[in-house]
This record gives sequence, C-alpha cells and structure tokens, in this order.
Amino acid sequence: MFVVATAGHVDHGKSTLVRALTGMEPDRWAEERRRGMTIDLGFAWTTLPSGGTVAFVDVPGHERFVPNMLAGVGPVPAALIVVAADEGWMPQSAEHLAALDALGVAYGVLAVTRADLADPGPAMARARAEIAATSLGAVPAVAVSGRTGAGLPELRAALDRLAAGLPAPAVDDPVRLWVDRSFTVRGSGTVVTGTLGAGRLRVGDALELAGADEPVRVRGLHCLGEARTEAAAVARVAVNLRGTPRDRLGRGDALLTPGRFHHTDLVDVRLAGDPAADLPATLTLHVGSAAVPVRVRPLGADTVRLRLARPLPLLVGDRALLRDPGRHHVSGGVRVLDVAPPPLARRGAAAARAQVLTELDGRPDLAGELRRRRLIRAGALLRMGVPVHVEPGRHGPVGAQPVAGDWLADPAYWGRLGERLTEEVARHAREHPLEPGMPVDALRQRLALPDRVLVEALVRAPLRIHAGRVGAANADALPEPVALAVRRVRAEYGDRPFRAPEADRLVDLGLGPREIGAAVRAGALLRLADNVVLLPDALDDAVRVLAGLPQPFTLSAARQALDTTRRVAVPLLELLDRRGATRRLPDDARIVVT
Ligand SMILES: Nc1nc2c(ncn2[C@@H]2O[C@H](COP(=O)(O)OP(=O)(O)OP(=O)(O)O)[C@@H](O)[C@H]2O)c(=O)[nH]1
Ligand SMILES: [Mg+2]
Repeated sequence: MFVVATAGHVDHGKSTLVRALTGMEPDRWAEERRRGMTIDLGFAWTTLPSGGTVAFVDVPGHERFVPNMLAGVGPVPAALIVVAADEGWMPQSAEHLAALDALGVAYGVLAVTRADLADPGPAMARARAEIAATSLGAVPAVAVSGRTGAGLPELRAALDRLAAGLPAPAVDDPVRLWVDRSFTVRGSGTVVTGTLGAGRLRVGDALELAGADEPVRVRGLHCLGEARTEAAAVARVAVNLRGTPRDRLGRGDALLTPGRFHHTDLVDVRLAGDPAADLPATLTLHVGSAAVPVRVRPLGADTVRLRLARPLPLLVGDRALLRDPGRHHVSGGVRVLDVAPPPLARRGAAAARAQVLTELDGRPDLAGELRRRRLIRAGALLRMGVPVHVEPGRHGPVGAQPVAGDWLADPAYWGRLGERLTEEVARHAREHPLEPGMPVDALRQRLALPDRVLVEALVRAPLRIHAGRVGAANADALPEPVALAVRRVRAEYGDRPFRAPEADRLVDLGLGPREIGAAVRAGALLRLADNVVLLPDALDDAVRVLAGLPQPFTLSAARQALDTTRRVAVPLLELLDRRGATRRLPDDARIVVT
C-alpha cells in the first residue's frame, strides 16, 4: 500500500477527485456534505492498474482548516496536489505547497482538475513552476475532470509510477504512529487511526503512549476496512486498543514501540530555506499529526531552540514546520538537530551552542554525539534517533562498543578520564597514606561520572578495586611504621590475647586513631571501642573459652575466664552479642549460641 495526501486550495476539487478515483466518500461528516466543503481529514482507497493499493488522506483546503491539513500530510511522504483549471494558483495552493516543502515531501503528482470548465494549460504551467522550486521538484502533471472522468486513467497511471518510485519502507524500524483520529466502536472500545510510516504492528503488541504509565495493548488491527493480525509500513491502520479510554488519546498523540523514543520539550533545530530574520517569539510546531505551541529562541543564523508546550517523541533528523496561527502563515520548515540539547545557563553559552549547531545537519552521527556528550548510554542515543549497533555483552575500550554496561564514551574523553583517575588515586594516597585507596564513590563524584560502573571500568593495573576502594594492588600492605607497631602488639600480647594495650601504651607504640583505623581495615587489629584493640584472632578464641563455661554465665565469670578487665570484657561480649555468637538473657547473664 502507499499513502498519498491531497493538497490544494478550497473548492479546487480534491474530494471530488478522490471520490472519482476510489468510489468512496472522503467527506465523512454531514456538515461537510451540507456545506460542500471538507473540514476534517477524509480517508479513501482504491486499487491501481498495477494491482497495488493507494490510500488517500483527503485534506481540507479552507484556510481555517490548515491545522487539520497539516495533521494529514505530516506523516505522509507523498502528495496529490490539486489545482482547479478555472481558478489557477490560489493562496492555499501556495500555503499547502509551502507546508509540503517545509516537511521535505519529495514525491508528488499534480492534478489540474475542473479541466472541463477551463483550459488547464495556464494553471498547469504556473503550478508546475511553483512546485519545481520546492522539495518536490519536477512532478508529473495530469489534466483531469472529476465530473466527466477525463484524465483519470492517466492520473491512475501517474500514481502507479509514483508508487513504484517511493523508497522501500523501513519495516524493521520502531513504530511511531501519529494518531489522526480516535473514536469508540461499540463493543470494541477505543480505536485510533494513522499512517504507519515505518515498522510493523501486530495484534497483541504493547505500545507506549506518552503520559500513560502502562503500555497500551493492540486488541485488533484494521487496514482499509479489513481485519488483520499484522500490518507493516507503509499502511493506513486502525488500531483497537485494549482498556484505553477514548479520552486518553487523540490527534497528535503517538503510539510508540516501548522504550525507543525520547519525549522532549526542548529541541534545537535548523530552519530550512531562507529563514525570516524576524521569526515571532511564539509559533506552532507541526510534526506528524501533532500541533504544539512553541517558544522560539534564536541561536545562530539559521538555528533556533524551541521550547514545546508539551513533550513530543522527536528524533534527530525529524522534519517539522513552524506556523504562525494568527497570520495564517507557514513560517518555514525545520529539521531537528538535537532532541536533548544542553541548557544555556552560562554567559556565552548560546553563542557557543550556535557554533556547535553549525556542524550538525540532522543526520544521526554517532561519533559526533559521543564527542559532544562525551558519555551516554547506547539506549539513550537510540531513543534520540541515533542508531547504535552494540554487541551485547562485549565491552570495548571506546567508541561504538560500551565501556561499561551500555555506556558509550568518546575515545579522547575516556582516555583523559583514565589519566585523571590515576591522578586522583595518587593524590588521595598522598593525602591519606593510611587509607587503603580512594572510595569508588568519592572517585565517581570527583570525576563527575553518573554511574559507578564507569569508575570500575576505568581502573587499570597496577590499580585495583578492593572493598569498595581504588588503590594500588598492594594497598592493604600496611605502611611500615604501623606494621611494626602491630608486630609489637602481637609479640607483647600473643600469649594473653584478651588483654588490650592501655591508652598510653598505644601512644608509645605509635598507634593513634588513624593508624589503628588503617590496621583495623587491613584486618591486623580488632577494634572493640576507642583505644581498645585486640589481635584479630581474639574473637574466635573468646567464643571457645566462653563455651567451656557453665551456661549461662555472668559478665564477671566471663571476665575471669578470659583473664581480662571490664574495659575489654564489656565491649567484647557486646560485639559477640551483635555477631550472634552469644546471647544476652533478661537477667544480663549470657549463653554461647551453638
Ligand atoms: N465542473 C467540475 N466541477 C468540479 C470538478 N471537481 C470538483 N468540482 C466541483 O467543485 C466544487 C468543489 O469540489 P470539492 O471536491 O469539494 O473541492 P475540495 O478541493 O475538496 O474542497 P475543500 O475540501 O473544501 O478544500 C464542487 O461543487 C464540485 O462539484 C470538476 O472536475 N469539474
Ligand atoms: Mg474536499
């Protein structure tokens, strides 16, 4: 199937032509038929001589309904431009063409209709010249009459050729279905329709809907009035959603492949063509079937930042258009350069940003994104529309292979980070010689990294991670003076393991709080309380001794059995309680837990 949107001035015969081609009525509303005027989008389809199917999105021509027109053409990459032979080129002919141009529509056919009323020659010549100057370029042109049927076979053949020349749809891309209608079907619930431009939909699929907490489920699918279990792009689809209230969604919403789109309310864009210097500060952004008010902040000569009134699932490279609703005027097309741009807080940031944007053209560029963002998750890039092909589980140093988890890094930046990590660890070791390395989280903060797996990935020999710290591989070797002091303690107290050195003896040995901390972390001493330390094997020995006592035993009995003082016995028993080796009974006696 291929999908074509009509375009052209009010009353030039768009709906009549669609009706003549398809035998279907594109004007769905009674009011439209009463007024003889299209108000909202209409849908009709037919089989072409080749056997292929063409679906039309028929748009209104009246200037009041341009927003509806834009919702129809937004997701459709081909146009049937209709100009009446007897009226010729008119304001909405021009506005519709400007819209197609702004959106970058490159495929089209010109039909000069009402050719039974006037010589189609002049209208055709003018229209061809106007169209040739746009993204559509030279298009085939056919004179037709919706009334007499003259020219219809030629138009059908031209549509067939147009279809044959369209690029193959990206059926494996994620789905972003811009909703153009939503309604309720009795017994089925909510149904939305749209033009599926890429990807495929299946009954049972889960889809993401902006603002909804839970994915929505595809309960049923229709293409051109027929039930399907699957629909692949390009297609007009009607999607029946399970359990989604009708008022939850409408035109301008998008149904998405879950997790594949970044919703953004801030984008940097390039203005297409010759941008007007005096772009109004507020405009409406039209993209897909959505129309969202935006605030415009000029950056460079042809780049601006747009603040959207509500977030949209936009991708790098998306085409959109800006329109001034007050002046009924298409201000121009834009191409999305960045869907997650940096804030412009510092002085001079806007000028610097403008300079960066001169390098961007809306084509996804992995190396460039990494250079600018330095560090980003592959998934985040993918959601911005920058394809990343990572091999799961394979971690490489830099570039397209993640450095850790799904983090990608700019090679130069990653190299600098590695150097800075080494420097920070060395500095920490100088400033804290008794600590066995720098805590991973302190390093993470110091290097301003968002995830500790990145710190871990940066650690290289001779550094290593041990017990949550990064240090030299021999970092738990105690500094020599401390090691000497510990050896002395061992020599003096080895045969009376529950006698702790008195405070002044510790001072004599050179064991201040920091040295004791280092020895405790290294497992060379056991700290019971401030200035109360034992050799580390004392705990197991104590349990053995206490287990030999009649149970339960008192503090005093324990103190005597261990041959020690209350200064040691009290915190030692409390430590054993905490470790579950002993249990304190209500009368303060204890038992050894076996
Ligand atoms: N004689 C003649 N009249 C036509 C032809 N095509 C359309 N008309 C008449 O022109 C009027 C407008 O036709 P529509 O098809 O409604 O025009 P439209 O472009 O769809 O108008 P909007 O949707 O409101 O923009 C109707 O009265 C049609 O009968 C044609 O080829 N020949
Ligand atoms: Mg119409």
